[in-house]
Amino acid sequence: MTKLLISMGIMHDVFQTYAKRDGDAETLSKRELKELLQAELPGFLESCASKEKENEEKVKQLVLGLDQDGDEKMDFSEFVIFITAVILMIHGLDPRPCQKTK
Ligand SMILES: [Ca+2]
Ligand SMILES: [Ca+2]
Repeated sequence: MTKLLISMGIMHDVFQTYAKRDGDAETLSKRELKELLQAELPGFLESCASKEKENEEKVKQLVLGLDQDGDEKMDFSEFVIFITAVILMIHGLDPRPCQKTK
C-alpha cells in the first residue's frame, strides 16, 4: 500500500472514530467536530476553558461555511474539503477558489 493510500485510509478512520460517537457514523455533529479538532488538530481551537464560547462559535462557523447540504453537520465529503483547506494553509497556499480576472 502506498503512503497516499494509507493517509487517505487514516483520514477516513479519524472521521469515523469521532462521527460514530452519537450513533450516526455518517456525519460529525458540532460537538463531535469540536472533539476531533481538540484531539487531532491541537492549536486549531483555544485550549483554555475561558475561550470555550469562542471555540463554540468557531466550530459553528466552520460547519456553516462547509455545510453543502444544509444539515448543520459535517459529512465525509465536507470534512475532506476542510482537511484540504487546512493542508493548503499549512503549505502557505490560499485555500479559496481562484478569482477569475477579466
Ligand atoms: Ca455523528
Ligand atoms: Ca452537511
